[in-house]
Amino acid sequence: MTDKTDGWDEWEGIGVGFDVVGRLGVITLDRPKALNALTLPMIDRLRPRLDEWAADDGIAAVAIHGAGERAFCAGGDVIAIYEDGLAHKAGAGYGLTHSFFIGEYSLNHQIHTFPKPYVSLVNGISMGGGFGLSVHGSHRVVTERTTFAMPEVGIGLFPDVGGTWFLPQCPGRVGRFLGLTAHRCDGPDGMYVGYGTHAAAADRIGDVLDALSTADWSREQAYGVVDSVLARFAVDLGPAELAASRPWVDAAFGHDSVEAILDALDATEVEEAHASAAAMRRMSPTSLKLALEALTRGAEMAYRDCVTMEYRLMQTCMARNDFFEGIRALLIDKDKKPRWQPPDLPSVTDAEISAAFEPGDFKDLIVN
Ligand code: QUE
Repeated sequence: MTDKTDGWDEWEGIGVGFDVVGRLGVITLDRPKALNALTLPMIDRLRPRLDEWAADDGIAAVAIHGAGERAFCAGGDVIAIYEDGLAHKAGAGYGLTHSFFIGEYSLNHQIHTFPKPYVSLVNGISMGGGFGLSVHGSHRVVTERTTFAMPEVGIGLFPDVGGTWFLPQCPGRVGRFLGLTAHRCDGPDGMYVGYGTHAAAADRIGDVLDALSTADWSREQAYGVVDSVLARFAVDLGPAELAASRPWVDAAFGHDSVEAILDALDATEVEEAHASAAAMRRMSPTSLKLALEALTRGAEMAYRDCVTMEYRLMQTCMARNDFFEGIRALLIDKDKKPRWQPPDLPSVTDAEISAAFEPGDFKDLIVN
């Protein structure tokens, strides 16, 4: 599978490779030094290729995996968006704060509606944009090396790429917990919350890809073929720690304000609950309130309406300061001390939060 054949020259510098092996279309996210973080050039190559593969009867299924040992995909290329946004405020830039998210959410939607099996081999880090590239497909294979998280509230954003649609479907109040604390799930947790659909051993992932690429697609429906192949590699990753946390997670995150959730976490005797409260207190206060409202609304909404909601919220985030401050503090200066504006929860008004859900001074993103 790692053959550097014709396609290889084309991949270099672009960050994504495409191969057809048997009747399997293989996507390789290939920026290992940047943990395969998703750039707009990668998105712009993925979208036409998925359209082509959807229409091509020679392609039975698609598999996507990450190059390198560490990551499936660490998220969107937020540093590029940050740099372009700063340039834009100075009168230059390419408008990445709009175009990146239009491209990314449209790609997520293409995967959501993809008419064939789409198999993500999530052997390593999958956060934010990596979740968006995988969760919308039919099959997500996790391993003992999987780390899955929705950490956006830590950089002045909110759980997007379909997070407002997916997280409310997690057991109990676990989705709110994941979105508001950026809790890192391991493989068993990933299976428990419904992110993973299948489990395999990390050192068999290459064999899974080989088995898919040599599968006999003629005998039954492609979805059944993929199910049978993945069943051959199935392992029990063990119990999910999150399952044991349900009592305090459900009790605290059942409250309908960020302040009430924090009070409930503080009031428990559970050490992990206190750690979660401490984590939330490091997040952008505006992001926490936007995220809770978005997850509450998203629970009642169709997927395509969640996309429009997320795009509106993201444009609000791009117009505010917390995203730029979060990237500066976590990924540029690495002082890990973001100065959020406003700095505390009481200063974030309900009016500001409601306004972020309304149409803005930009074209809505509508997907079908
Ligand atoms: C929250 C995020 C992201 C993050 C950190 C957060 C994110 C993302 C990256 C990231 C990591 C490594 C890279 C890179 C980006 O970090 O989305 O380019 O090399 O992509 O707290 O949402």
